[in-house]
Amino acid sequence: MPDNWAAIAGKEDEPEASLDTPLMRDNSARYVLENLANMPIRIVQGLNDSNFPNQYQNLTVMWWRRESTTPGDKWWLVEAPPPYSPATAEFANGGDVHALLTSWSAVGPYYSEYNTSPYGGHGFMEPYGVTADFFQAHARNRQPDRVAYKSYDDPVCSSYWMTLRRYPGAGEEAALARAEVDRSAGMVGAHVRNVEELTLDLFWAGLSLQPGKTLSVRLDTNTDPSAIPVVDRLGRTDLVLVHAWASVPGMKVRLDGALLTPGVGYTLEGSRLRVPGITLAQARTLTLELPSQVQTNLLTNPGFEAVNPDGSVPGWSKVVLSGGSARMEDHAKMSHGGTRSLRVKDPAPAGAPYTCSWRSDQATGIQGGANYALTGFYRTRLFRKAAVRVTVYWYDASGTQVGASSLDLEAPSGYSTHDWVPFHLQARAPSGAARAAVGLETVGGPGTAGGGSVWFDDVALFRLP
Ligand SMILES: [Ca+2]
Repeated sequence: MPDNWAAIAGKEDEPEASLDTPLMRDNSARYVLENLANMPIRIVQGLNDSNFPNQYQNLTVMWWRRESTTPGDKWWLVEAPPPYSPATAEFANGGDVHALLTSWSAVGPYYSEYNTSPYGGHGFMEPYGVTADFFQAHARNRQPDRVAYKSYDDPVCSSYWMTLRRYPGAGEEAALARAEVDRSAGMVGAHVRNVEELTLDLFWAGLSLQPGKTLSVRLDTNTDPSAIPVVDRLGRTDLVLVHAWASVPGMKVRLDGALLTPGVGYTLEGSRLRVPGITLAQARTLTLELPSQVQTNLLTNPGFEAVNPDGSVPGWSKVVLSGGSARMEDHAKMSHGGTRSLRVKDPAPAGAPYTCSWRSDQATGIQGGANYALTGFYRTRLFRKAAVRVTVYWYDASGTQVGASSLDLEAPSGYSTHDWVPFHLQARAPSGAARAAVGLETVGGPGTAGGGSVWFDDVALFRLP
């Protein structure tokens, strides 16, 4: 503890603290300022604050001390002895954080404001309305152009459309990744150090699969700027790209111009295209040449961006089977693409196994015996005691159901909370099928009320060649 406190207070790391260093760094703003990308920061500082002095004034370091007394031991919070106290906060104070973020704003999505008061002490010093106005003016953009994330010990972490898996052999070095998208050029630049696997959700990043276009990802190890230098101990990464790849059959994948063989140079797992072991001694470029024809999405309003004046969603309706209820809404505060998604909240039974769902209108032109793919994205928050499922319902020309194909995305669990992940269901239409509808569903057992929320977005149903 003394070693860690000394480090947090601004001293050099002690060798004895090495085992705890990654954890301490992961929890200290001093080391992970990169993670404030796309996060507006407002720093207010009373200059008369003796608890947390500004800038380079001395601070008093306190720690717990055990004293034997009769009849038992007692712990007291006391001032630490020299050299731990007094100490000087040399880095993670408001003025320096602001200066660093401001210097990064030229090359990254960083923004902060720094306000001091010569009269304020250890307490909030400005009218709440001023703070509210600041955040009102910086509403979150759910599809940012540039993302960044750094971690010293989380195995997997993510920022918006980028997910990184940290290289365990990095030891005390951080995993750091940055990415930026140029939508008009169809290009992502990605920069990694100590990242074993980098996943980019290209759909979420705003890149669409347009016929005849080329998408590209440029990879290198230039992760600047950094609060603390990061040494790359890996020299390579696995790249995973997320999109509705099944809708672009015949796509050509090249690495630095060399054509990659499907199943060898890269693999397709549903909505995930994986290129393993890309060495990064120099910059690499992966290109995806899309075919001149892409498979048509058979669903209307598949991103749920259109809403009727009465609040209903064109092309979609609320369906509750076998009793039960749920709060189902189109949701303007959450989205994978665009600004809206569909949500199922707190599904509850009425005695029998139940399904609370959004159901698409019946798409026509389905051919029995042909193969189809259903793709899309879902996220959860504190979702529990019900399953998440997607289903394609098959109908004949008269509208009679002739089959159903389901994929369970999640079994009922304690609490499920995660950001957008893709789903991919492949199914053969039964003979006689002429229409199909898609169900975005929560499924619960008898007498068991579910809780929490599931959101769905960017759903596509298309025929496979
Ligand atoms: Ca949407």
